[in-house]
Amino acid sequence: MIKFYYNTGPNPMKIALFLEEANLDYEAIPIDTRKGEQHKNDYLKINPNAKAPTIVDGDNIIFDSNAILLYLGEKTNKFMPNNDLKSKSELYSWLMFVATGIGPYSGQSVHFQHMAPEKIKYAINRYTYEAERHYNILNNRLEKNEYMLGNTYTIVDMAVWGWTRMIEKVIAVGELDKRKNLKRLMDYINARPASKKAENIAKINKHNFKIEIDEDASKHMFPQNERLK
Ligand SMILES: N[C@@H](CCC(=O)N[C@@H](CS)C(=O)NCC(=O)O)C(=O)O
Repeated sequence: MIKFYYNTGPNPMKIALFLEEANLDYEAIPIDTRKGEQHKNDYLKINPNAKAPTIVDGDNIIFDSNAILLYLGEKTNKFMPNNDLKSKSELYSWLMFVATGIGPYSGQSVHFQHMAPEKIKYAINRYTYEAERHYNILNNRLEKNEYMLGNTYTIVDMAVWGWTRMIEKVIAVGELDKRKNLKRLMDYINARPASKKAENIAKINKHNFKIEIDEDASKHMFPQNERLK
């Protein structure tokens, strides 16, 4: 059975969605990053980046949500485009666009708006601008394509869903409504039973993650602040 190490952040949620969509047997194992579980030696052996998600599938260990999506897509041959180079050129381009663009810019945009100890105008402007630009690219792509890779729902749509769920925190309230094509994709995924199960994964498994970001949680999640002291 696949072991799925997760928290309820946008990156693990992509994997919860895939596991539910593909109806795979899995064991959900909480990594409470606010309690510092990502820095424990046993976890670092499977995820040297000290973040969630990670999966362990027999002898195979895969970390980074986008790599995991690709692995699970290839393993099951589900939610993948056709197996030809033309289809793969689109798969690789858009999956990497989400992995290296949507993810990091969204993350930093949330960080500087909502988590940083001081509000730095330059950083907030830089990251919200880049986040807006990236979500506009998704919206434009979805104007002529029902899904990110054309006519079928794939792992790239799941990767997009993970972060777009947070768009109001990433940019501002009302930002999904401004992007009608992206909203159409989100409405489609949000209406699926798999996304509802994914969203409720902690509740279903009775995992109680720490909610507050107190001083101890900050130390685990934002260790760079220690250097400012
Ligand atoms: N590139 C990684 C990023 C993973 C990541 O940032 N995970 C967040 C949850 S969405 C996390 O575990 N944060 C805890 C921390 O930063 O300590 C991926 O896509 O898997």
